[in-house]
Amino acid sequence: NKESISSRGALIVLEGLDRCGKTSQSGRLYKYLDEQGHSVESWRFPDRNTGVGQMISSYLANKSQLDDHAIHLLFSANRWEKRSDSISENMQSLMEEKLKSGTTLIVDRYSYSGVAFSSSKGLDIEWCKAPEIGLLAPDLVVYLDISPEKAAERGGYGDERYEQLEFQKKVAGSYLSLRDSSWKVIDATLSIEDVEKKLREVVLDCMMTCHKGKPLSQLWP
Ligand code: 2DT
Repeated sequence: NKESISSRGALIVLEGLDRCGKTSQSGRLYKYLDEQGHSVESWRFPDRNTGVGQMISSYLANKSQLDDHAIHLLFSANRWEKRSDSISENMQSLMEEKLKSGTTLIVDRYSYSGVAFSSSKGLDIEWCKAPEIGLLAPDLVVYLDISPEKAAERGGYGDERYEQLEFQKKVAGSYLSLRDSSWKVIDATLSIEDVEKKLREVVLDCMMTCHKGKPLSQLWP
């Protein structure tokens, strides 16, 4: 019918500290929506597959050093290169085109990670936000809430830069200052199944709103 032709997908972003369960919850949510017959894709930032993404990956693995401002801009560029591109031949693979063609995107980390992590190093928060202006604004940001101490108890911090308790504490504080009324906060210390259930509820609700015609908007609202 007409409505389903014109309806768009939702841009859903999951944020939270390392070890909060973002990646496994994205996977579960993707599987659920896919099985329900929705057109859905699972994305993540940084996207390490692009040229810019490889520079980021090498930085995170401590294989290269970069000025804090420079790496911040690379993370942002990595989002810009996936936003939309009217001259690219594969424009169908980019964010705006996907959403407009009805695909819902579940995105593991986005601009909020960018601002939270860089401002935790002491960079000015407004400076950090500036390069994100004009990127697509998520329809929903879900913050999986866990204290840095609890997250650390889960163990399994890897060897990458930032995966240290003291730094994660700063990041938690930065996230707190970014939260606004459009964020849904889910207690990430609940069981995997309970988090999953709450996540499904807020996501299905958001998808319905987008389906009914909520326009796409841009950062920062
Ligand atoms: P993963 O472990 O989720 O791959 O993240 N980061 C991420 C930033 O500093 N800025 C950003 O814009 C993004 C998206 C968070 C790798 C690390 O990169 C950090 C953790």
